[in-house]
Amino acid sequence: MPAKSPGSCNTTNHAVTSWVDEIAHLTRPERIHWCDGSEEEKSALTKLAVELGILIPLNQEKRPGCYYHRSNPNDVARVEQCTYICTANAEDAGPTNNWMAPDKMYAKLRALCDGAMRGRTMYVVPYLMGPPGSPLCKVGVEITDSIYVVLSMRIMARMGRQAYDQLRDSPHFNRGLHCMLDINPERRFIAHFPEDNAVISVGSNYGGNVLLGKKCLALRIGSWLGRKEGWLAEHMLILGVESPEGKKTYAVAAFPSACGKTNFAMLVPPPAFKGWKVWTIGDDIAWMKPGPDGRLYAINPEAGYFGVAPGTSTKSNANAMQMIQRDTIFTNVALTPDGDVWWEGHDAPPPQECLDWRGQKWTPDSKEKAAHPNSRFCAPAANNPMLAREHDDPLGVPVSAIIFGARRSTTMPLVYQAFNWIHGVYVGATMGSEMTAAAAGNIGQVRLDPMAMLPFCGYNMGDYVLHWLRMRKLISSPPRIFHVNWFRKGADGKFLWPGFGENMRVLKWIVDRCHGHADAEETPLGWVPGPRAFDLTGMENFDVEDLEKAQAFDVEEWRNEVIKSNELFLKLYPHLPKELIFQRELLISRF
Ligand code: SAT
Ligand code: MN
Repeated sequence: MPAKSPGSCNTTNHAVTSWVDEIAHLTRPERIHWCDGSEEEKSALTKLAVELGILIPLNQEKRPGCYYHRSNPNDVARVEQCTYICTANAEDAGPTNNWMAPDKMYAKLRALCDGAMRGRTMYVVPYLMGPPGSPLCKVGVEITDSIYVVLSMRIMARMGRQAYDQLRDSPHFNRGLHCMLDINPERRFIAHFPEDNAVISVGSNYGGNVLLGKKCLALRIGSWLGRKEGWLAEHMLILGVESPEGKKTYAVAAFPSACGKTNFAMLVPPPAFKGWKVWTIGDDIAWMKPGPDGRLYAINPEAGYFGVAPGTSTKSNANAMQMIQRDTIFTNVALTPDGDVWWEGHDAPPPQECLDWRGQKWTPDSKEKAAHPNSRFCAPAANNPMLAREHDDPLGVPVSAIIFGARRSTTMPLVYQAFNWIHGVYVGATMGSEMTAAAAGNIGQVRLDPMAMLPFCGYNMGDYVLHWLRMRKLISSPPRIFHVNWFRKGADGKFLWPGFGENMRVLKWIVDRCHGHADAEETPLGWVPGPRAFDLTGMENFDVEDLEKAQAFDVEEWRNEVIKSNELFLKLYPHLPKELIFQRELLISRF
């Protein structure tokens, strides 16, 4: 057996120790480090990562506690083609997931992991997803050979002893194994075994593929558990809107990756909204369960934000700019000569010279971008100046509004409200969005992404939609459902709506609708704000006609939209709830 150093085994949980033994036997590390989540451990691992060249310290005066990391250039985003749901029955994974039989995948991955940690340290990372003591909180243990993963998991999840304290002697925890291997895309697999509550990820060291608490446990395995246990695991931010009178209303919002969830979750209201505040509970994932009062309650299982850096500025997200001043790990952004970071869309003008995300000399004349479009910051939620106190509440927050959002340059209005829950589920299920750099693929192409969960649903997408419909029976006071689109463009190719802080105006209408206070007009799509429903104070340079264009309903575009949604309907047909087909018929008849 390898030496158990430097942290000695800090759990007596037999299921954990025997699984760690099994993995050590397979991967043959030189050392096992049992992480405890302490500050001393963080300092020691950071120092080691710097010595090994995995992290570069940034200018500690400007950015205390901040470090820089470059990934392998072949490993910069999630890889959906390498992501598998391995269930005994292929139909349980459904037509939108890659599937392989568990035995076959286990055999393949065991062969790849055989001796994979020889001469290296194996880290055992216990963590909690969710506030301790929450009925939704889950325990995971990730075994990894990447210090970058350990330090990032320490930010993204509640990592350390508290996980063993919650687990006690239970065998019910998510078993996550991560082996970097040689970061070869040919040998890259992110395999989920929902029936075993297990994940194995090999051949990558990129966040979404390897921080196993995040997309793997909190969404893919989470959605599977949610269906079994009667709750929802969603790709949603959670925010609280506080009115000048101090009344708080909570909303969750699903947008595909890199469509502005972090910015929306940290929105700063414009000056005209004096006294209004937006508080963040989460920026990426919501776990939601009906409460005893019949409302839907949401927790954020995470403890940090893994946000897209390019485009982040004081204008787009002033709170994030403050948050990432300290204790942040930056990956694949540009490194300036004074030990600071820069990216396209940053407040600061492009540096005269810097190193790009690949480590090559970059100047403003370079053709390539300095920061990778999917470069990221990884920062503790505790640094967010607008972090809601309720973010730690084990019971979560009661949700009044569910917002679906997409990146669409045409068709989709700025905002509309679904007529009811079933219609809202149809709206979410037929969501289409232009693809972004967050996943390898055809950027800009519209793809159907039901509830922004296409890459993250751990079971048959048809059953997933059915689960949403069934949840209504467990919620006597359901949230209202909305659809928004900040990205519609005019004939000149420019965005019709300014977005960012101005989205507060849309959010206020949504909040008012939830309380029965705002005007709306009925359209074929749903309820939309009346002509004077939006408060445009302070937008003197905004052309009101652009708002009309942003809200316009175009029958031709919607015909195409319905035709496009048929693709998904046909794909999911054997498991598609018939309610969705009725909803489509109703929509067509309303045109
Ligand atoms: O890269 S992550 O999967 O962590 C973020 C995202 O794509 O939503
Ligand atoms: Mn995400």
